[in-house]
Amino acid sequence: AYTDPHCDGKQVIVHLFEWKWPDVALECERFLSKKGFCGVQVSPANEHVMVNSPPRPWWERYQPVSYKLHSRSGTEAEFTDMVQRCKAVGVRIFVDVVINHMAGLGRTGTGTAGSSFDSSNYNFPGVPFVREHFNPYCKLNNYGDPNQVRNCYLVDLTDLDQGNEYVRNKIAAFLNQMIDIGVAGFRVDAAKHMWPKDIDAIQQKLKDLPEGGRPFFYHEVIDQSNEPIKTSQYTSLGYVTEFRYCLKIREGIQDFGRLGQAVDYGWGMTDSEHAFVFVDNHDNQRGHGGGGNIITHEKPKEYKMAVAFLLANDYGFTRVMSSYYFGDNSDLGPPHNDDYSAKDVPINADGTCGNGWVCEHRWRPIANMVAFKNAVAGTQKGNYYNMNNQIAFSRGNKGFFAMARDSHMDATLQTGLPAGEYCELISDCARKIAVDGSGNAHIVINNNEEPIIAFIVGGPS
Ligand code: AAO
Repeated sequence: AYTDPHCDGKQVIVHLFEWKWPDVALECERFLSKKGFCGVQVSPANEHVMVNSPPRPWWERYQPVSYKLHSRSGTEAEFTDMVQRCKAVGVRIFVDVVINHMAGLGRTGTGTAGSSFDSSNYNFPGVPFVREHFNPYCKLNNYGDPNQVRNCYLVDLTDLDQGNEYVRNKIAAFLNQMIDIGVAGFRVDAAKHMWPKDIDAIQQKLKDLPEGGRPFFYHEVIDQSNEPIKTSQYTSLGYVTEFRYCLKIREGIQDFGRLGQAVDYGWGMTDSEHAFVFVDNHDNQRGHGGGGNIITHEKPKEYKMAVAFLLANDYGFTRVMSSYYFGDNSDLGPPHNDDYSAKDVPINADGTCGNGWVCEHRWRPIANMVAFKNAVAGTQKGNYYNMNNQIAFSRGNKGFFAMARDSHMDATLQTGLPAGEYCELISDCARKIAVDGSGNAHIVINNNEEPIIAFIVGGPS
């Protein structure tokens, strides 16, 4: 249950981090629907604090003030318009929901929808929540103690008591309102900091989607195998983030010989049917959440290879990151106008984005691998080839993928595919690959910047 993303079998979502709702709607219509994306993870949609020091950081959206759908990304009307326009072109919206806590201790003022709040007195009249709805204060400083992780205050954020029936009802009403609007599912922020049984109780209060079926869920649980809280404790509730895969992919991209072991069940990694996977996320790309040691857009060649592998491999449900440039300022909010509203995302003539938005999801190898991931769904890897930092593999009789790290590739390989001439996806069909009657193809990679080849049965021609 909770593992159907409701997008006709499509397999990839993109996190349009900090985009405004009108821009997301446009991107669904002009790009994501055409490239086969299942959906978009959007930043938290509800009312949040406005932090002045540092000036309007991205992380202010992780400090809720109420469940009114009015955030830095736009108003409720804009949110509704986005959800409906994306859905109309077959692209679903998945909302990042912050339900573990409200604003940080000591913060007071007015939120993005105009509600007043006073965290020190546990007063959030926009919901309303008062003191009895929160756990008593204790500092979370020992991840080795599951009781602390669930009941104490993550970085001094006022910790809601999800064991309280009134709290459960308020959270469920918030999610149900978005289900009514047409949202297909949720990323649960800080799920690790809530008891699985409390999340379960909240989920049971949720409606089916208007078109039928349970909402899609993926839970943010950081498990690096070194703490008592395990991803497996959350798999009955939907997909669970698999942060170990970020590290394994980075290791593999630096040494292709290790890509074959990128999924290591001996490490306790989540089963494929519940692993929610990505190369980087909005935290670890900027050193938050433990961060570090992962591949990001700052190394474009490695990043393209990493995401291509993510989308070629037969592991987990996949999310592609789409960022804005932040240099060495890990607090920096989205590109903004003088009044700190987020800037539009303009599309250049060559399809890239302007105004400081990276738009990795539009980088050709990344965007074009979405069709590959969709086409090979349900198949396993075969014909695995691994030599001299070159790898290749088939996905059943549906697709073939090859990548060369630092030397050119020139090999005749078994593809597992029916004979024919295939359009190579990464080059937008500029290259054709011939597969002979016994399934072999001559695979040549001589492109230094994008050393990747992929083709599928039923692809473009
Ligand atoms: C801000 C300020 C704070 C202030 C607070 C309240 O920065 O100074 O106290 O406001 O006023 C984001 C930002 C925070 C920000 C917050 C609220 O990242 O800086 O605080 O918004 O505005 C843990 C959680 C995980 C969480 C992650 C950041 O388990 O849920 O921290 N991620 C989500 C969001 C994130 C957001 C929140 C939650 C809060 O994605 O954007 O915060 O809504 C260990 C644990 C992890 C833990 C990390 C980091 O992992 O296993 O569970 O994540 O530490 O504390 C090695 C390390 C190990 C580390 C591991 C991770 O193994 O040894 O320590 O790597 O890979």
